[in-house]
Amino acid sequence: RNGLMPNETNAAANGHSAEDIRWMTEAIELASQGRGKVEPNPPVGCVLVRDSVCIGKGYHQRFGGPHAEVEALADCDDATGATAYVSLEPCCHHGKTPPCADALIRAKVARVVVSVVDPFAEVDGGGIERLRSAGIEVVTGIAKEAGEELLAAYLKRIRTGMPWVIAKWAMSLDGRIATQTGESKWITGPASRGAVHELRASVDAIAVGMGTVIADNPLLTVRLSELAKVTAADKPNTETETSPLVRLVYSRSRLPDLQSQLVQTASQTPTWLIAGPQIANADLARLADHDVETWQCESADPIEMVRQSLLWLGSKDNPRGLAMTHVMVEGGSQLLGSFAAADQIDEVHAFIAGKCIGGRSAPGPLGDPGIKALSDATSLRMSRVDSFDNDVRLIYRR
Ligand code: AOF
Ligand code: ZN
Repeated sequence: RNGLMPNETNAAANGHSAEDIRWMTEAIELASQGRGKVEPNPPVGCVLVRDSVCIGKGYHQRFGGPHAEVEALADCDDATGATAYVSLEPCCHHGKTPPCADALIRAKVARVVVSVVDPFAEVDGGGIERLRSAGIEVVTGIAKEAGEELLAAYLKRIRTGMPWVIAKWAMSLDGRIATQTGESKWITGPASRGAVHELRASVDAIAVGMGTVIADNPLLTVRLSELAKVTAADKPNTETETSPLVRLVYSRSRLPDLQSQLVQTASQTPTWLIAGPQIANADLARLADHDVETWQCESADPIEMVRQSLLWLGSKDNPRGLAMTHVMVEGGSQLLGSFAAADQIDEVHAFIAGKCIGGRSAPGPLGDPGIKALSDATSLRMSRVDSFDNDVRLIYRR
């Protein structure tokens, strides 16, 4: 495995001191330990420093728990005169916990260094303002690129109301997801499929279209036997009590068979149907009797269905009662194509196998009409490259 690609932070060029960048980088690394446990809250880290020595550190560990600043202050005896490095602007609102800006003021820190300003309406610069009016020096934008990278999903949800969308596909070396006869099992090897289960364990929901339900009769769960194929160090933390993975089925006309694996296991694993407007209420009721949650979209337009369903998933109005932060689209090409056409693919995990398939009618990953001019192509940035036996996985992000 090759690990992360280096992310350039042109720190010195911005006039930021190397020391500020170093401590902020540590705060961001701490923050990342909360990933997968704090959502829909942002992962945040805090490091307290005096005379170039770390005197306390902490991070937001779980949804509803203390914020990073409070954890860091609890980790140190006396923060008087210290600099607090916080990866996100300290809050100034009374949420599940009291405002962190007040806690920092009470602790008499002299300086607060922030990476990303919090766009959350109840904060949105207010935390910085409160610190400044208490006479504390505040610097923002330190290691901003790395800070925003970690907060990308949170930032998207706060700004648009929609969860971050990861599109996952497996394809041949020549870019086909199936042969011309539709055969697709299996293009990539078992180690790659283990990595997919690892990814499933880290998102709120996985989405498939009806074509895939009919063709594959998939179960779409996280299977520990598959996870075991992933090296121990890369395993997600499955010990914390995060919400269970939700399976989403997008359906414009055809419905899943009551005997399908998805419907048969809906009482154990949450299964939600995103239905088009033409589907009859009686059919939805029949699925609801089998514990499938159903939500009907007012529009039959695939792009509108993507947008409206994402707004619903990203709100508290969904059956979980908690906004979703990460949704993974697993296929097929028609659903992936609709997400691409709606410009709602934020991250791609492309698994590529050492096989060539060929054939003009063998499909690629995106089944939308596509673009005509290259200048209209969505550009994503390379984030990571891994290899799994004879396959590679490319991760590109918006
Ligand atoms: C901070 N430090 O570590 C985090 C912050 O529901 P609550 O009370 O947990 O508040 C959630 C909001 O608080 C969230 O939307 C974001 O604005 C902020 N998160 N703020 O000062 C932290 N996690
Ligand atoms: Zn806070």
